[in-house]
Amino acid sequence: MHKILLFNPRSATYKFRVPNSILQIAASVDDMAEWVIVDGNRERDPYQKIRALLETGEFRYVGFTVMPGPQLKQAIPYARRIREEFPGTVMIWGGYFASNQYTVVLNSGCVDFVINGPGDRAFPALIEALEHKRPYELIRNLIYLDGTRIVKTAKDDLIDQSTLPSLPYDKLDRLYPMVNYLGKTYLGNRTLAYHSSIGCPFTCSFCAVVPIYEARWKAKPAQDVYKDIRYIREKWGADSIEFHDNNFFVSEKRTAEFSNLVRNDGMVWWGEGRIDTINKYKDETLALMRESGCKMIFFGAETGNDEILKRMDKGGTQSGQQIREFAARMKKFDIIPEYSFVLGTPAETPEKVMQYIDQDIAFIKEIKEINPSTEIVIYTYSPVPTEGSELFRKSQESGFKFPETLEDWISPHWENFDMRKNPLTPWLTPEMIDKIRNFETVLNGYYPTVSDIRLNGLKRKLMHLVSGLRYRTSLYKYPYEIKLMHRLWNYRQPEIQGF
Ligand code: B12
Ligand code: SF4
Repeated sequence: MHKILLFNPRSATYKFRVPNSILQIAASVDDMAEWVIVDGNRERDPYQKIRALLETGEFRYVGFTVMPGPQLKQAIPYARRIREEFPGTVMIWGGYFASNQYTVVLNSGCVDFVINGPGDRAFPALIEALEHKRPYELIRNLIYLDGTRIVKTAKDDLIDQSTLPSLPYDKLDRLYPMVNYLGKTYLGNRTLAYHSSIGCPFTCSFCAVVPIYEARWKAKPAQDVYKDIRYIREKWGADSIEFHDNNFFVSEKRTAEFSNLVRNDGMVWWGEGRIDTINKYKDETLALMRESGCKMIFFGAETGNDEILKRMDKGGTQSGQQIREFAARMKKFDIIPEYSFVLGTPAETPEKVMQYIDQDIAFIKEIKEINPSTEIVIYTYSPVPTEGSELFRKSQESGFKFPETLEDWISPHWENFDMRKNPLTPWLTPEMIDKIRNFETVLNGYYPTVSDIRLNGLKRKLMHLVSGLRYRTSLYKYPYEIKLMHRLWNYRQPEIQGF
C-alpha cells in the first residue's frame, strides 16, 4: 500500500491549533495505510518537507485541507509544484474551499479529486479504489473531472459520530508535539481546539455550511467528547477548550450532559451557538454551563434589523429585541456573549445601504450599553460563492463576479473578500466600507477585546481614553491615532486570527 501525505496549509501566524480537519482524515485511513501529516503552521518551509517525503517514492496520495483565505497561499502554489515535480502522485483536496469552489479547483489541472463535505468514508474508499485500480464512480461525496465534464457523486448520509475512529493524537504528537498545539488564550494557558459535531440544522442564506450539510447536524455524545478531553487534559495538560463546531449548542440535553461531566475539572470552555436556540435553554442549564467553565459563547447576531434578519433566512425566531434581551440575560449568568455582526447587506438604493449601516452601528452601541462586556465582531457582507445557489445567481446578476482561476483567489482583493473585510460587492461604495472599518477601529479602541491577552490594563485604559471622544460623538473618520496604537501593540482581531 502506498503511503499518504496529508498537508495542512498555514492558516495562522501564531496560536496554532490542533489541525482537526487533516487529523480526522488521518484517522479515517489509520487502519489501512501509513500516513504523515505536514503542518504548514509548524514548519518554516513546508514545501521542503513535502518534497523530501515525496522524493522517497513511497507516497502516492497527497491530501490537502483547504479553507478560503490565507490557506490558499500555500495550497495553490504547492499543488502546482507537486504536479510538476511529482506527476505520478494523486492530489486530493477537501475542506470548505474545495467543496464550495470545486470547478475552479478541478479546472486548475493540479487537483485530481475533491471530497465534497465529510471525508471520513469517502477518503478511505477512494484510496482503496485507486490502490487496487477499482472503479471509484460510486463512492459518495466525490467530485472529479471526466474529460472536461465535472462529475459530482451522490451525497452521503451524515455518519453517526460515535462510530468515528478516535483521533490519532499520539501519532500527531510524535510528528509535532501536542503541547505546542495547546496555546495560551483568553480561556487558559493550554487551550485545546476540539470539534464535537458536524453540520448545522439551520439554513442561513449567507453561510457556507448550508450547501455542504443541507440543514443536517450530527454530534458526538457528551460522554465521548468528555473522554477525549480528559485524555488530552491528563496527558498534555489542557486546561481550556475552544469548541470549533459550527453550532455546538443545538441540543440542550447534550450541553447539559457535557457540563455535568466537566464541572469538577476546572476547565474553561467556549463554543459557537445561536441566540434563539440558547435563549430557549432553562435558567438552570445556563447556570450549570457557567459553573462548568463556559466563559464565553460566540453568536451570529448579524444585525438588529428584523427585515434583514428575515432576508438572511436565519431560520429561527431571532429578532432585534431578542438580541438585546439575550445580551442582558447572559450578563445575569456571567457568560460573555460574543456577538458577530454582518454590515453592508444589499438594498434597493445606495442611500438605503448606508442607512442600514448607520442603524447597525447604533444597534451595536446600544448592545454595549445593555451589556458592556459583550464582545463585538464585525464582518462585511460577502455573498457565499456556492455554485448553483440562489444567492450565487443573484450576486452574479448584480454584476458581481467570482474568480475564474484558482490563482485569482490569492490576489489581495480576493483575500480581503475571504476575510470578509472588503468584499468588492457592487452595492458597497468605498465610503461605506470606510465607515464600517473606521467604526470598527473606534469600537476596538473604546472596548478592546478581552481575547487579546497580550494587551495589559494600562494599554487598554489608554486606548479607551483616546477613543472616548470619537465613540461618544460618533466621529469615526480618519481614526489614525487609534490605528497607530493598534499597530504599535499588535492588536489582535479575533475575526482574523481566531477567537
Ligand atoms: C479552526 C477553523 C479556523 C482556524 C484555522 C484552522 C486550521 N486548519 O488551522 C482559523 C481560526 C485560523 C480560521 C480562520 C478562518 N476561517 Co475558519 N474555521 C475553522 C473551523 C471553526 C473549524 C475547522 C475544523 O477544524 N473542522 C473540523 C473538521 C473535522 O471538519 P472539516 O474541516 O469540515 O473536515 C471534514 C471535511 O471538510 C473533509 N475534509 C477537510 N479537509 C480535508 C482534506 C482531505 C484531504 C480530505 C479527503 C477531506 C477533508 O473531511 C473532514 C472530516 O469529515 C471551521 C468551521 C467548522 N466547524 O468546520 C471554520 C471555517 C472553515 N472557517 C471559515 C473561514 C471563512 C475562515 C476565514 C477565511 C475567515 C474568517 N474570518 O473566519 C479565516 C481565515 C483563514 C486563515 N487564516 O487561513 C469558514 C469557511 C466558509 C467558506 N466560505 O467556505 C468556516 C466553515 C466557518 C464558517 N462557518 O464560516 N478558521
Ligand atoms: S446557524 Fe450558523 S452555522 Fe448554522 S446555517 Fe446559520 S450561520 Fe451557518
